[in-house]
Amino acid sequence: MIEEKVISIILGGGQGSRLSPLTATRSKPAVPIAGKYRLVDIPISNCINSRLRRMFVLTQFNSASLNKHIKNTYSFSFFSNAFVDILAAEQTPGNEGWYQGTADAVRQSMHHLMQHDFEYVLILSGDQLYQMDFCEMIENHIAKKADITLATIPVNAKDGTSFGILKANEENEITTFTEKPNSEKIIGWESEVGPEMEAQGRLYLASMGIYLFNKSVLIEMLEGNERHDFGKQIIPDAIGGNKKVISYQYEGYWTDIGNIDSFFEANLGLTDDIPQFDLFNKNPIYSRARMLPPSKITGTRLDKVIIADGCIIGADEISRSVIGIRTRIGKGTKISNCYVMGSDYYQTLEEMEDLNKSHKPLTGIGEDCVINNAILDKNCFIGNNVTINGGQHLEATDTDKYTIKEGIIVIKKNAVIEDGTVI
Ligand code: ADQ
Ligand code: ADP
Repeated sequence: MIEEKVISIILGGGQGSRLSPLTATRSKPAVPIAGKYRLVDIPISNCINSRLRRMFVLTQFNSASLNKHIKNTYSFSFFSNAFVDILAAEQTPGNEGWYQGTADAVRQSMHHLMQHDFEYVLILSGDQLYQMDFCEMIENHIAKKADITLATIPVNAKDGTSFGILKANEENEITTFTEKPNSEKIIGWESEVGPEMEAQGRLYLASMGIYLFNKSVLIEMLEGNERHDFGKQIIPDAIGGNKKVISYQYEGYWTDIGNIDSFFEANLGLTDDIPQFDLFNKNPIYSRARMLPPSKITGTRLDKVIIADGCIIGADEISRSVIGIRTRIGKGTKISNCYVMGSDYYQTLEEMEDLNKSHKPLTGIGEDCVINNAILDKNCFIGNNVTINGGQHLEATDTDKYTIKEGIIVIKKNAVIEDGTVI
């Protein structure tokens, strides 16, 4: 069975600066999404749903939350060879530094892979939202006798500047590739993408950063210590050299969620009538089973809201928002266009009484607040009568309690926002 011959590598992230401050105390794969999952659950679930059950997650720094999440979620049975192992950049006698790039991360991890039996390596990004059956891509790779397959997707010219853009012949063999061309350089890189994609102006074939390598080809391309990056070096060199590199075109929903803006939109997009990323289908997204109670809601007008388990909500109104696990929201509060990640723990009634007496905020969101266009990281303490109103009128800012990027206010993990604050 082909799935037995594949090992998957999930690139869990470099320094994660584009997603800061969400990555200030955790590695990127551990960033919570959709109210109850972590980023890393997406590629892992795609692998499991494609029957690929041996995975390494490469991350620049290891965090307690990532370890705990992986250990508590993906514990496979005695009788299977399945595993999800985290490999954090490590100092060894021959190597003193962090991963120099995506290919360097794989190079430094090869000695762990070599302890297993495999013929193909599937390399995935850790910060993309999509559901894809990798088996079809692997079958196509074998049928075409390819050395490397790139999953590709048609994009428009504006998006094209953020991706590797390529051209392929009638056999889908990639003939040329350019990494992140600017808006002038991209002209002339149009492909035949079919009438439906053409009608949407998606004329450019982009690399999705999803690569399938034959084992020996990967080892050869990683030889030496010069090529540190797949997009900048390995892929262009393989295409320019004597390797057969195939494009496997995908046309489902796929989005890169590498920065705060796209992360925010990807989360709020889940509240659409028919979301492009469909949580409600037969392929589950796996995550930690937390045994939380059902959410309790009193007197709240809800419109396009996703609410995770274990919440206690008394707000007036919540619209176009994702409310994460164990969130507490007080009476009279209005929330719109927000991703509230929730809490890691509940406070006891006694603790809440003590905080109330000393006029200190409780976990979650207090009474009579107005919150719009914001991300609230885990374990925030928002007092009463607080206004947090994000929007393009705000300049980029960074304080110890919040950051503003692209008009989105991100309240940092564990931040305490006192009663009456206006942001
Ligand atoms: P980018 O996503 O910009 O482009 P890159 O920054 O190399 O490329 O990141 C790829 C993935 O690897 C991301 O998930 C990232 O978090 C992770 N990563 C980055 N550095 C890492 C490191 N040192 N250790 C571990 N993980 C790391 C790439 C390709 C383009 C392609 C897009 C599609 O280069 O050609 O179009 O992906 O999104
Ligand atoms: P993150 O979600 O930001 O990655 P972690 O998963 O590292 O955070 O931490 C969450 C864990 O921390 C929870 O499982 C919870 O048990 C624990 N925790 C954190 N703060 C407290 C607290 N004040 N009281 C009890 N448990 C806490």
